[in-house]
Amino acid sequence: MTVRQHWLRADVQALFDLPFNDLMFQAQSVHRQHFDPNEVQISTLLSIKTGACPEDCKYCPQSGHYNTDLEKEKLMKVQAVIEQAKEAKATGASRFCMGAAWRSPSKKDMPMVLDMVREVKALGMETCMTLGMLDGQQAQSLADAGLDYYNHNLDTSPEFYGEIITTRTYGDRLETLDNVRAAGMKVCCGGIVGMGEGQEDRVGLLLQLANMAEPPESVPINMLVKVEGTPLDQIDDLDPFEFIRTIAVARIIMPQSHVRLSAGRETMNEQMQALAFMAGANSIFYGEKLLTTANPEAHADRLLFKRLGIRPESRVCEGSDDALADNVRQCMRSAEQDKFFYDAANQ
Ligand code: SAM
Ligand code: DTB
Ligand code: SF4
Repeated sequence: MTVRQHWLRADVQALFDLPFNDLMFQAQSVHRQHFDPNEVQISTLLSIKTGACPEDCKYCPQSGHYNTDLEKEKLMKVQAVIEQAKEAKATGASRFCMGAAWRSPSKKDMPMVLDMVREVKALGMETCMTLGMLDGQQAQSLADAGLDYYNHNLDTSPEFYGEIITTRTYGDRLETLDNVRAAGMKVCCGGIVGMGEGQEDRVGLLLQLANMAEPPESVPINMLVKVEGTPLDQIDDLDPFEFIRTIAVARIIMPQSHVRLSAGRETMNEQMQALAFMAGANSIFYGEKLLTTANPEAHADRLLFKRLGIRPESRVCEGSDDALADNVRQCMRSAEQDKFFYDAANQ
């Protein structure tokens, strides 16, 4: 068994301080030790309940505290969610992520949410949800329904956190993450950059993630999407190279995690996205919409993949013997997925 490194602030800061090319070389070298450098995992997002959230996250268009011109929507019907999942699968996504603008799921909503997990899973897709805070029981019921991943972000460093959210604490977030782990689900946890934080806060966020007892399997690095009406609407842009550095450092200190080039791709050109992949990002959200804001057109992503020689990552193909039959089927499915990507890109 390999002993995992406990990262010190000074070591992580030293990575940020490297000349850009040295950092990129190190990140790409680490990436190649653990992943196929030409594969990227693709997930599609759906907002299953939109807006009117009681939390005050300053970046979020869905917070009820700000006036953002957003169409609010109640919890979607299970059947409507399944239709969207089928479409996502047909266009080549291997994971379906469902997000709700809640502080935490209510007792009344849980049965519907559990049905969504079971039905999306039955389509042969990986499932992910982000529903806010979970207690131990809620986490266990989601895990029992077959939820593969739970997304709950730390968002930023413990020091900067209070500038962004006042209605729940950093400790609350860590508690939810513990509940998700204890229930046996995979953890998707990352943050947002470009919120006016300092580099020390980006270091602080990555330190928190990398030094978890088990680092998250999936680490979304979101570039703030500035939405009119939110308090961060007018914040200065982050230097694009600092964003790439953040991805590269995440890759180096969490070598086994998928690092997701998450929100913000809509305003990035193709060269910037290619740099992010070179820095070790190996996961994206795919499809025209994130939760409420725009994402690049699916067709544009397929063309980008083709031009860069990137393939969508297949679902887990290895595994224990008793899962083998299932896994063979998954691999076949992903060959179809590959074909779809390349045929569509040629049109
Ligand atoms: N309400 C749940 C929660 O906060 O846990 C789930 C949905 S919430 C929208 C999921 C994540 O999206 C947030 O934690 C945040 O990191 C990210 N996010 C929200 N608005 C964003 C924005 N404008 N730009 C970038 N990321 C954003
Ligand atoms: C994550 O880290 N980013 C996604 C997902 N997890 C749920 C959400 C991004 C949301 C961007 C703003 C919006 O579309 O509402
Ligand atoms: Fe609500 Fe989540 Fe948005 Fe915060 S990030 S306001 S909890 S939807």
